[in-house]
Amino acid sequence: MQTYLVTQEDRSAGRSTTEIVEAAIDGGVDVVQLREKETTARRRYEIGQAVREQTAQAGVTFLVNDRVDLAAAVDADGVHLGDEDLPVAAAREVLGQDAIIGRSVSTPTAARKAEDIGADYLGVGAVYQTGTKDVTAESAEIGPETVTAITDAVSIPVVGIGGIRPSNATEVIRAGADGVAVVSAITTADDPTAATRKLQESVEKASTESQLANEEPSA
Ligand code: TZP
Ligand code: MG
Repeated sequence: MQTYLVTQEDRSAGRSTTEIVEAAIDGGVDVVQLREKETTARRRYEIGQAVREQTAQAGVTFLVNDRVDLAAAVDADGVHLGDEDLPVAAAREVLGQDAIIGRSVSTPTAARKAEDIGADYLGVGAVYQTGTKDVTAESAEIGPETVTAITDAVSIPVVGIGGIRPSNATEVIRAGADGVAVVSAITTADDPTAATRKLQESVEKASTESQLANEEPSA
């Protein structure tokens, strides 16, 4: 779950989501989440079917934002839920025990609760300022310090989101996140393959550094 693309066709500089997904897969993306909030359920379903095929062929995890029904209809690997979506248990009931269920949180208390009720991973943000989503005052620019407070509070994987690019991705991983999720760093890039690769490199570099720093010095 290191490099995670969240799709948004209306922020993809005139390119289709399937073009962006293809490019991100070429760049080594680990997870694709279908967002596409600005379009109809029918269109999301159509894009979702295409992305399901692309990700299945590439062995990339495919999740759907908000909608459990859509996740089931396109046979996604799981769903990413926010405060206004179905509860985790209801989603699990529909999608089954093996489904990957993610939950958005921005505080350690909410993180602990999401873990307790069975979320498989957490999306934490907005870490930095973002123009992609309207965020509440409570969840605006929570910063790497809150990422650390959240990763310290839970044992499930944590993915940072919001205003993340290759240049600050290292900071998010050093703060304790397992991965980074982005919309515009990939969707608006001139070369989304290169952008994905750069993000992946930043994440890998910071993960390796963190692992080395955590290793016990040999006697
Ligand atoms: N959730 C919290 S911030 C955000 C979402 C979906 C938007 C992330 O977009 P960007 O362009 O990577 O800042
Ligand atoms: Mg949502």
